Amino acid sequence: MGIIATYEINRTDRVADIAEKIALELTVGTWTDLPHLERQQLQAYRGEVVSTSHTDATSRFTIRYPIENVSPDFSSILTTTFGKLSLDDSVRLIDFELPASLSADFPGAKFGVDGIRDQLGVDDRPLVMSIFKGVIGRDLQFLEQQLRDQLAGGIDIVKDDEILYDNPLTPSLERARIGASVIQEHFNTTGKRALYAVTLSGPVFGLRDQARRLIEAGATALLFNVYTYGLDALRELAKDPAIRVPILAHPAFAGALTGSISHSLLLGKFIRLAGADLTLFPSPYGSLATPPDEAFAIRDFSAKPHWSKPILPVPSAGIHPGLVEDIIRDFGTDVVINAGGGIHGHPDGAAAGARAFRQAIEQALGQTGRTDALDAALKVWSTR
Ligand code: 1AE
Repeated sequence: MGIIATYEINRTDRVADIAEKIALELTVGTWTDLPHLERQQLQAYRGEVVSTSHTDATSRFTIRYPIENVSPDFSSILTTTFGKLSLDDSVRLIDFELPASLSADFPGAKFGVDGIRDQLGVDDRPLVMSIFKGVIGRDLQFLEQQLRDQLAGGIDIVKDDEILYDNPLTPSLERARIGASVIQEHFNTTGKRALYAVTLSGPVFGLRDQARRLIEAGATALLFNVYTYGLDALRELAKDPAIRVPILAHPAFAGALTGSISHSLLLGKFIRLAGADLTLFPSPYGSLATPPDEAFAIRDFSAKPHWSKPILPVPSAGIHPGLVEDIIRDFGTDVVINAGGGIHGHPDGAAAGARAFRQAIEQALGQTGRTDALDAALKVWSTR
């Protein structure tokens, strides 16, 4: 079996011919005919059109590419299947399958859903993640207080904002150190475990060393802006045995590619194959919405049986406690509910903001308990 890529094209005529031409050009051919004998010799390396289908306005076609044509990395595989073809505005890449023979090169997440749940000691409800906000221009004391407030409300994972890099006011190694000590203190007093994902940033060739330094300093997870560095950068980090913490994939810059590649492939399948444990993407509800069918395809790709571990979908952006019921209805309980503004904007502060999310989850799961923080949040953000 080779690499299977499925494309959508916004026309319905001559599709079989176009697909044949693409299969040839991206493998053994070129835009003009090669001598017959030469073509025969190259038959084993030729792309093969597997199927074509039509709707009213668009068509789909699937091409199988011989595994011998590529090296085992995203760079060569994406260049073969959608390299120069991506510059054709009428064609989108919408699905993609790798053969199991590449499983050692694309092992996926180290932790996945079960590994993260084990680390946090939470197996029966959605996880809650919050995002530091307003930290740029502030110092480490401010960051530490925000971390304490978020944890006090019952947050499982706190993550840096993706725009907070290594910087003189809040250096990432210091953030990792403070995070480790606050999380340990939180565990000592409450018995509750938590993770803090520090943004991994800096020069591309230094990422591996920087990740190791952050982990030595105490980082319990890493946030990575995958599409500004590239999928192979994530894959190499995730494969490194010394990088023994969960990796959260942030979707920054992915929108620059969604005109040509489906959201579900970019933020679902590619991210899982590249080795992230959590994939963040705009939820189908907010102003930055992912089309619902694409968001649900990300959910399905994240959970699908595969040689790699299932990962956690994180529908994000503009999330507040009034959306928790919708998220659980649409994504189930193996999901991370993630909020920045929806936590820090709570009228009674970030700890109450975090409590409001925990109370909203209890309510959505039919459990009884206090709803004071949730009621206050719903006065500000109710969707019902
Ligand atoms: C799609 C990513 C969402 C994200 O990174 C972020 O910072 C969200 O912030 P809020 O929850 O919209 O304030």
